[in-house]
Amino acid sequence: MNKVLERFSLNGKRALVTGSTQGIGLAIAKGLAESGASVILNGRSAEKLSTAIHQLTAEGHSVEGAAFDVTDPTSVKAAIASLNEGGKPIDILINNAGIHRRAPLLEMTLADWQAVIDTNLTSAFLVSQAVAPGMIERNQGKIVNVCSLMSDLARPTIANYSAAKGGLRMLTRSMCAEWAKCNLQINGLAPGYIETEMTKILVQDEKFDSWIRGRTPSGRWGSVEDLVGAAIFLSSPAANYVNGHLLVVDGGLSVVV
Ligand code: GCO
Repeated sequence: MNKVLERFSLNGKRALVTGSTQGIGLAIAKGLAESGASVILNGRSAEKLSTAIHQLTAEGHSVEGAAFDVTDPTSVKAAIASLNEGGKPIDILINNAGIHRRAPLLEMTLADWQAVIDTNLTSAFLVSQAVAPGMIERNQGKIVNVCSLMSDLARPTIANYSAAKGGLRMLTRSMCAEWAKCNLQINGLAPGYIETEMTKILVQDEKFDSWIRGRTPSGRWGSVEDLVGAAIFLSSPAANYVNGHLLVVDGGLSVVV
């Protein structure tokens, strides 16, 4: 393999992608598989997981599934222990699981606040805390936390989401502070406005759609495909000296007024 390709090769690595039965998570999982990784998909729905596994397997990739709830400490510990005991240690962890529960702050229920914090932030703490010991023991590992444009910017009705993604940015830096010395590289990937199930309601809102297209220098919504290269880079040897970084993939939205 030539030197350039080697830098971005994930051959011989095993990657766990949380929340990867659809959308950004599935696209990243597919990209990591195309770069040579064995991929473990995750989701709570066994049916969606099975469909996603069949899709990637049909494309010739090494894929399996781990159905566990990333917000449940017992479920997370059991799932990661089972992978380790099964001789399937995780080399690359993509903390992607995320939900949205939009509401004005004054109307936001505690349940909607807690669900978003649990899924979008606490899950990364739980899964990383379960996976990191093995990486530390092997003195190598990659963790990519899927943050967001909203790790730094806010807009009305998404306080829970922005708080979680802002926290995830600082959790990324904290992981770097504690684990970089063990040759773990922990970085954030920050999507901008990407067309997914989660943003469908915004894409279909003519006013919002037009605002995004005007507000984004690239003049368009992102696609899940736009995120794959950045995820591969952060998961690869090419990023062995990148740590605690937040790689923004937003078409330029966050740097212009
Ligand atoms: C919203 C959007 C954003 C995007 C994304 C941007 O309601 O403003 O859903 O939260 O999903 O997170 O990075």
